[in-house]
Amino acid sequence: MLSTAAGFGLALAGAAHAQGQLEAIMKARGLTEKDVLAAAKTYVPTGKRDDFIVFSSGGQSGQIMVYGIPSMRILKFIGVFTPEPWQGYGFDDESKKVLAGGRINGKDILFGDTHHPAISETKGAYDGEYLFINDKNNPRVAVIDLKDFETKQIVVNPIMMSEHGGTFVTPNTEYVMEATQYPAPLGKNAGYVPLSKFNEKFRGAVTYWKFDRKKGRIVPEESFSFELPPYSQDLSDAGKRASYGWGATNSFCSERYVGGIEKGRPPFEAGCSQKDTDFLHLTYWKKAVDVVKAGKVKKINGHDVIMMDTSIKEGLLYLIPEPKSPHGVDFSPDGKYIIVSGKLDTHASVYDWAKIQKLIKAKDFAGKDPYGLPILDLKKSLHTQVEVGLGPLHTQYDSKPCVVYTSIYVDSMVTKWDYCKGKVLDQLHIHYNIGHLMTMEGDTVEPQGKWLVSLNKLAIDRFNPVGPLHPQNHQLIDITGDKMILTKDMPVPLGEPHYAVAIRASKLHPIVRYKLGWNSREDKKSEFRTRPGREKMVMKDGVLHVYGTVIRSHITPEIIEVEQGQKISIHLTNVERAEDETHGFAISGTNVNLSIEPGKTVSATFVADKAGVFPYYCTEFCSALHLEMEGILLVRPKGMKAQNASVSEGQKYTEADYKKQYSQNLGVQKVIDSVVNFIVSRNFKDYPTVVGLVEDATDQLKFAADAKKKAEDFAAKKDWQNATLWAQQWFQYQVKAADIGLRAKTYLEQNGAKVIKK
Ligand code: K7E
Ligand code: CUA
Repeated sequence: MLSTAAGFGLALAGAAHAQGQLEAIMKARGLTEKDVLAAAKTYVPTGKRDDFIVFSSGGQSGQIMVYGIPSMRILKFIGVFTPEPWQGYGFDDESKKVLAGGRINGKDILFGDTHHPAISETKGAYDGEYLFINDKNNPRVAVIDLKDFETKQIVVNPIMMSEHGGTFVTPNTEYVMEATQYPAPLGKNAGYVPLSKFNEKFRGAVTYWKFDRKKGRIVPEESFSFELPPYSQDLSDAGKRASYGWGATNSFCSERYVGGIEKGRPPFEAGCSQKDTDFLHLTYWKKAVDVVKAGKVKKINGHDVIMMDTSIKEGLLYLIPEPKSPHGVDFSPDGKYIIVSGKLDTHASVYDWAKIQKLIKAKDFAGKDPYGLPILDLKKSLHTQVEVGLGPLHTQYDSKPCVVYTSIYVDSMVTKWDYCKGKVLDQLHIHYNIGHLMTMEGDTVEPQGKWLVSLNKLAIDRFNPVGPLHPQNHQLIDITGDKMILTKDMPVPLGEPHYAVAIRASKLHPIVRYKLGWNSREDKKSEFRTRPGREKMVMKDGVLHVYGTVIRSHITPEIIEVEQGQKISIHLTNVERAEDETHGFAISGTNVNLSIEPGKTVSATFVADKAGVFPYYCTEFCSALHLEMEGILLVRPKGMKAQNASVSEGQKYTEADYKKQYSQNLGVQKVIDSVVNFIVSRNFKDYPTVVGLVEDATDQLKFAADAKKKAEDFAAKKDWQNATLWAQQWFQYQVKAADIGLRAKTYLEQNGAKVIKK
């Protein structure tokens, strides 16, 4: 009793003390109550995790950035179109092959202008399996597997020279949309066409890339495109629910202006914004699939294209005017509305899908465009138009019905409005010049609300200055209440992230290790996988294949000797089973740099064209003896004979050294035994993390027993040199086993493991 009362009093005093401290800190740092509230809403304590995971375009960095919400902590940059050394991406043979898939006319293109990531969907909801992103410049689409967050495939668009309206997936990820930006003659090798032929020969297109869910890859042979007029197509979105089977792509510069400022003509920006409206293109992909099957296509560069004449005949392609230089096009979660914003207009236009379908069915058209495409009447297609601010761009949906958020570029603002009733609800200033914006799962059939991220183009004065090139600024906004509340700024230091998507973290199920000997880029066992003890060097077709392993704390082999000019292919398997035990591998002066995650097999092929001594080592600080995770590549000058294999070591060992090490090891064994006893007398099998650690420790103890035997065998032959060295190695394995065992013990203690009877 007494102790309870005393404890209660202490707690009260503690709370009062903490309150005082908080006030003191607020005062010292000049924080308002609003600041502290924002911090409390978004702070994720150490060891805790975020509710949502964001995949953000990395802009011209050609990467994808992964971060958590609400903490805004960056978790990863995924190498996609650009080599990324940490992941060995673009350095190992396996990932070089992925990047080679993105070659254009045989040329390596080692960057991408990424714009719009898309998460794979099932029935219009994110399923967390795959991620896609486009490259506006080149134009290409990449597939990332969310099992390991690695890029698996890059496909090059066979007919476009530039794109923008990708990637957007159809509701079951049947297809991935990619639409052109700047018109050009269709076909990668269409060649030169003078601008005087712009109207006749230049074209836009929208490609529907077929996605094979089982293989996790795009199937180019089963993909097709619609030929579109040479308007500059812009963004796309796939219809859902009510509008399932359709896609929408908008456009600007339907004036078809071709520029020529250097010839005294007005620049593109003037010529491209003359008309009051441009065109929204509706493409009926579901029906188009049958048209393609029936062969009513033209093959361009080996790719099936539905020409405009066919689209008109088959009823696959319609235009609706949209005011003025539109940018975003976003279907509502139920698919009944499409919201389009015009960059040069203050309105957002809400189109009514039922009205659109009625007009199409009745063939009630307002006219035809110069290519004969039917145009629906703007007024007859509209539900409403709402004045949202100057320079509206993109729209995202809330979990609350009818509530949306539109980014307002010129006014640097987010407008919250009701698209059913057509009225503005709230406006919030951001810093500065917002492009896209993103709500949680806000482009799916089930938006999750809660948070909004404003992807701002400019940061200007928000952060400590770092020179003329500023980071971008992502701002986190609380949208749970009636009023939007700005809570946090996050500098983005890698490129211009145009769009981002956020998925509930619980929908992602990444692996922690690969199956042993795995080629992750092809999702299969590597032909070069190697088990511990089976390391070897094999000369085949003039190439020296080194089959090696890495495990704490050694690389096998430790010495590779070749003659100058020898082509070498080093295949390394990380034989760790532990979580987070990645090893690296880099050789001086060769551009060889590998990341070998547990279970993975990767290869580096190169020519040893320079004679000399080239140290190699592990680049991840993986263990206490990480610095000793090293080896030597010796390249003999051409024609020089191999020297005798003996090595001169700095240290000689005696029987006394051996005995000293041996008895020390026996002492360590006692400590290990006590840790093992602790673990096995608890219900450790209820903790998957600990089971993994125990497996790992058991491995290390096996290696230890092995080394002990070798030490004893050499001692029996009175070879004290090798006996002492093996006793030392035995000790190394013990240290690793003890380290892992202690981690497991701490975990059990902290997670309330119970003693079980044995
Ligand atoms: Cu920057 Cu979607 Cu390419 Cu708008 S896009 S901002
Ligand atoms: Cu392996 Cu450091």
